[in-house]
Amino acid sequence: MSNSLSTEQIQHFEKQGYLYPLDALTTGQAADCLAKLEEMETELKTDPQKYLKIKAHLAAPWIVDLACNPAILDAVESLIGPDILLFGSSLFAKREQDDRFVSWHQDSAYYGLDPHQEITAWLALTDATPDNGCLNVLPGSHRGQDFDHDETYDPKNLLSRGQTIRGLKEEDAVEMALRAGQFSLHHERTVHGSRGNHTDQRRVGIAFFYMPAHVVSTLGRRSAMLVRGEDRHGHWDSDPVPQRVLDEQCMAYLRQIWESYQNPEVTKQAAKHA
Ligand SMILES: O=C(O)CCC(=O)C(=O)O
Repeated sequence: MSNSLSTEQIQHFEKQGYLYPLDALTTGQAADCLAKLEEMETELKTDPQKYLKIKAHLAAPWIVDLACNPAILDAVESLIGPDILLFGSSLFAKREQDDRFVSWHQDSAYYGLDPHQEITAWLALTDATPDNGCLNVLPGSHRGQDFDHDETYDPKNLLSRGQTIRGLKEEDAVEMALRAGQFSLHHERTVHGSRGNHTDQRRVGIAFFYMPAHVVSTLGRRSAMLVRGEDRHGHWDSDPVPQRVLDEQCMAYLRQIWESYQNPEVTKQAAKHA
C-alpha cells in the first residue's frame, strides 16, 4: 500500500468532493511535457484538443507515464484502494485569450460507471489560475443530486456536447489554482467547470480518470488500463498500449471510442443506469 494523503486530506475529499493543490512534477518536467504536446500539435497540424479526448493516453507513451506518475497514484490509492484502473484521460487546452470554457457538469452523468467511485486527477502542464480559466468545483455537490444536463453543443464549450447544468449557486464555487506540475482531485459526481482564458499564456491540463477495479461499466463491455495493483474482477478489457507517439493502431482505437462517446444514444443509456 502506498497512501500519501493524510487523514485530514481524505476527510476533506470525502466531505467536499475535491482536493488541491498536490505535487506531481517539477515545473521543468511540466514544461518538458508541454513541449512534447506542442510537437504532437505540429505533427497533427491541428488543435490536439480535438483528438486527445476520453483516452488521450493512447496517443503517446509519455502520457501513459504521466497517468502512472507515483505521486498521483499514491494520492488516488489513498482514496480508492490499491487496484486502480485508468478509465480514460482528456486534454483540456485553452489558447491565449481564448473564450472557450467548460460548462458546469457532473462526469457521472456520462461515464456509465457503477458504483460512482471514479476520481479525476487534473494535472496542470502550465500554471492554472482564475484569470486563465482554472478548474472550478462546487464543494459537497458529489453528495447531492444527479443533475439534468442540457446539451447545448455550443462551439465555445470544450465539452463534446456542451452538457450544462443550469441554475447553480456559482458564488459557492472554489477556484482550484495550480502551478505547472501540480494536480487536483475531484469525484465524478462533483459539479465542475471552468471559464475562458483572459491572459496571454496558454492554460493546459490533462485530466486522468481513475476507478477501483471492482467498478463495472453500465454501457456494455469497454476497456481500461491497469495502472496499479491487480484486476481480480475482469470487468474491463485492456486498453492497447502506445508504442510510439501517435501510434497508428492506438489512434484508430481512440477515434472509434471518441465517436461512440459523442453519440447522444450513449448518454441516454448512461443516464438510465445512473
Ligand atoms: O480543464 C477544464 O477546464 C475542465 C476539466 C474537466 O471538466 C474535467 O477534468 O473533468
